[in-house]
Amino acid sequence: MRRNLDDPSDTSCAEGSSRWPRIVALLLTWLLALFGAPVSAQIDLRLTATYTGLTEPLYLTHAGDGSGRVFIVERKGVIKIGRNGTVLATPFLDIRDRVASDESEQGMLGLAFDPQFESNGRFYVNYTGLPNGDTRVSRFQVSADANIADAGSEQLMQGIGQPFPNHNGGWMGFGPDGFLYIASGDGGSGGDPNGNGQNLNTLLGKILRLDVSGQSAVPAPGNPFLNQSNRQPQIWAYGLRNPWRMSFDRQTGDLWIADVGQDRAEEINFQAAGSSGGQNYGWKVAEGTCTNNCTGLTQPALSIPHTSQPCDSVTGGYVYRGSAYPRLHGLYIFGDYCRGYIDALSRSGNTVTRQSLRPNGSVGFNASFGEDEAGNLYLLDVRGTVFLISDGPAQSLNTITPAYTGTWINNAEPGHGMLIEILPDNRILAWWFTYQPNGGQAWFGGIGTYSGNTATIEVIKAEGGRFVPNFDPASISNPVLGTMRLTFDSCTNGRVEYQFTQGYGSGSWPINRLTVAAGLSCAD
Ligand SMILES: [Ca+2]
Repeated sequence: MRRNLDDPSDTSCAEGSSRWPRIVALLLTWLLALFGAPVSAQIDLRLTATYTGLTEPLYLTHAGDGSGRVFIVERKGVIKIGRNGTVLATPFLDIRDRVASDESEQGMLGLAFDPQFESNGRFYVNYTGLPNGDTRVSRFQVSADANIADAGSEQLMQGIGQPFPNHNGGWMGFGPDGFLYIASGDGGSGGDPNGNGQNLNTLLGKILRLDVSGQSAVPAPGNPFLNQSNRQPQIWAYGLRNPWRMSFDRQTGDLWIADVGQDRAEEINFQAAGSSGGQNYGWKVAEGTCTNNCTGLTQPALSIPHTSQPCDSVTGGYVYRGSAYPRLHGLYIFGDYCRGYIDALSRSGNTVTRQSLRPNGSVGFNASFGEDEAGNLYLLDVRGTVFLISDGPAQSLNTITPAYTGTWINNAEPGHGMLIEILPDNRILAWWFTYQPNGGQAWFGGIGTYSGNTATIEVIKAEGGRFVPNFDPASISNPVLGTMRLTFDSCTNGRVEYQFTQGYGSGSWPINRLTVAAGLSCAD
């Protein structure tokens, strides 16, 4: 899933071979955030790994049946059930035998449970199908076992031909009106070569709205282009490039539409509840805020201009309507797959205000957000983890002891971490291993002291060392780079805060336990 930065049509993101520059870019992002961000009423989300060991999780939703289950979509064609922090061993559905997933944007992309699921057992899946990658919106039926669906019950409700393997959209959800809304991409390649976004005679680059209450799907009553020649009756809205996640605000019924951009801007679009449809969201007449020949276009609520590195790929989220975290209530929480941020929009009239919800570190690979029946929100990291999103109030910190000795990494950015050795005499040694902008390794380390719940370390950056036979002790210098502060809120989670000179700036990042030193045990 490596992005070619020279190809603006490719919005997939870097992984693997380009991790090093990515990490450095994230570090720089933190530094910029530090100097540029306001600090008032700052929310710093807490992410708790809740479901792990998944294979490319792309979506999470619930069945609306009071069961407390979440359903996690894996890209290659599997739906797994999560409950109380455990992923059930037997998948709910496995249709890998019919899902095209060779290309990174292909796969099982969407899932929606029928509003009457409890009584009719129906749910809907959106996937790119074998052999040619065309989109299939299919109905399935649960089996006599509520935790297993009948893979043989598939009924195709709506097909969409796909000229290219990318930009398949895929989100689906039922609106407050009971109709099924489907996000459809422009068909792919780059620059919408067939002009699908503005072509009302194709289902590509659209939001579709279907009535699936009967045996087969029909265009929903009230759709804006019903009974018009050369216009497809399933269309609800148009002018979209690759709507990667939409959602209805469960309280207001407003529809939020995130649209991945090409080379100019990412978009968050807003459609008020009660809309009669027919909006033209612009692509490819405009990308981001339209500034010229804009008649008839609906402007995005937020346009996020692209920056140069590493790439941009917006991931739409949800308006938080859960009860557990009052500060998040009413915020539209979204992110970016490439940049790893989690931000929020608050809306007042036609004005939205953006704020960072993750000022102390990015997450990375934010493939999707999900919402459970109680209104809890989740972040899906495509590398295999579903995180519960919670407001991060001030945490109580643990008293530091030698038991915190070990290897610590940032789970979200495993390319760098910290070796920590804590001695019984209130001394601490720590080495932070990371990368330089040119990809070379960098080690920052030092010795310090700890007292109570805080360790403070004077950090040096060793320079001039060489392997024998060229080793020369006189060439080694250890300039002081600044200070680093370590705290731990559990035996497995901590935080690094640093203030460096020499252009390295200041920042903060979470650390997660990788190893425990032999003979030591830590208890919260
Ligand atoms: Ca647009």
